[in-house]
Amino acid sequence: MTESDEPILVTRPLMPKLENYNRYLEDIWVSKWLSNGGAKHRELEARLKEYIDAPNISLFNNGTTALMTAVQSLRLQGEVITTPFTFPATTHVLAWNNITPVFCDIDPIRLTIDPEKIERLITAKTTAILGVHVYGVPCHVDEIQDIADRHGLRVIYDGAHSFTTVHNGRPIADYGDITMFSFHPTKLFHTGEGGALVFNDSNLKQRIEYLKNFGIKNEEEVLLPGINGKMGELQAAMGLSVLPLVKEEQGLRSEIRKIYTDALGEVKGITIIKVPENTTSSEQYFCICIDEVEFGESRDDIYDRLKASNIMARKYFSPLVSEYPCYSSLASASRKYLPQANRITKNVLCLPFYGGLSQYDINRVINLVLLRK
Ligand code: T4K
Repeated sequence: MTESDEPILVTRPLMPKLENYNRYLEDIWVSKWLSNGGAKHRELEARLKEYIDAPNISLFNNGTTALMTAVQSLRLQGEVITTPFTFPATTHVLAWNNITPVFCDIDPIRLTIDPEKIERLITAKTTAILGVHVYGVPCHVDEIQDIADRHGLRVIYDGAHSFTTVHNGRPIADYGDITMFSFHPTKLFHTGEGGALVFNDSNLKQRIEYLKNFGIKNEEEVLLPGINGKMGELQAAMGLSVLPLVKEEQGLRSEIRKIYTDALGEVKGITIIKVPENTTSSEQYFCICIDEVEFGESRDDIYDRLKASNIMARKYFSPLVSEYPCYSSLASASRKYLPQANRITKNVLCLPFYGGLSQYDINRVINLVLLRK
């Protein structure tokens, strides 16, 4: 437990033992099969299906392509109601599908789309609701499904952060029509780059498989304007090597969550983004919200102090997507309609959070957060 000169980052990828990864690589070398639904891809798909109890799963080369394909697979068009408090990919996927994003404000506790504000945004052009399980915290899935059922809308979840989240006894991907997971290195479980779609309707499987492989049915027939969304064998091998490490990593992260919570939970002006009741967290991020008046300092003051000590906390998600120049002229992007999102985005801070973080470094983070000017 000594101080190191290395920066402390918001997250670090789970790295399998090199010899374990190499074992998979040796098979791949012998087979000379590197992509297009190879043996490692098939094995990972089967293992993940079991691991998260998924009725149907399709692997992808990243979460963004997976989400683009989800939108295509449901033939969405017109307008989709979504959250501005997210990573750019969520909204860009709609734009790439020629769909107008309609921004809805967020619940200030969960930081996910506020179901009470969705219905007023529905028009004749609305085809779906796209929610984000922010930091792995589930959206208000039952309320959202009720709204969707009443108005004949589809529900897609960007579950980039929520691999393994369980809510009310059900795996998170059981909710909605399709859920996307990201397997980027910054995610709890990763494949180097990668992602997946999980869905209940098995009729979607064939269409999704065509869409992610250029629409090719066979050598003679191309059925759909598909894309290249395939996960390669090297990525799948990484996933097979990382998956056995996930449980232990989650355990370590929940211990760190507890240490942070004990130290910061009662501090005036700091609100911890909590895992809701009846939910098992993916343990993707640990985030706090700073009330500048009550705490006596802003989020940016804390961020800067940590940075000056080589500790790289991150402002996920700031700025809001609705503030990007490509979306800010939309009527729904107006700040007057998104008061909670515009407040939260200025206050939120994700602290370093990964199993390899030492007690010494955790204490440094805590002390620096609390060390007011
Ligand atoms: N939807 C949501 C809600 C998302 O959060 C994301 C991705 C997506 C969709 C899209 O899924 P993918 O298409 O990416 O599968 C990072 C990730 O690149 C991004 O995947 C992730 N969300 C986002 C929340 O975080 P940046 O711009 O913050 O990345 P970067 O390079 O600054 O890395 C973050 C930290 O991780 C750094 O402190 C360094 C550390 N790191 C990063 C990489 C790549 C490592 O230690 N090793 C690494 O290999 O976006």
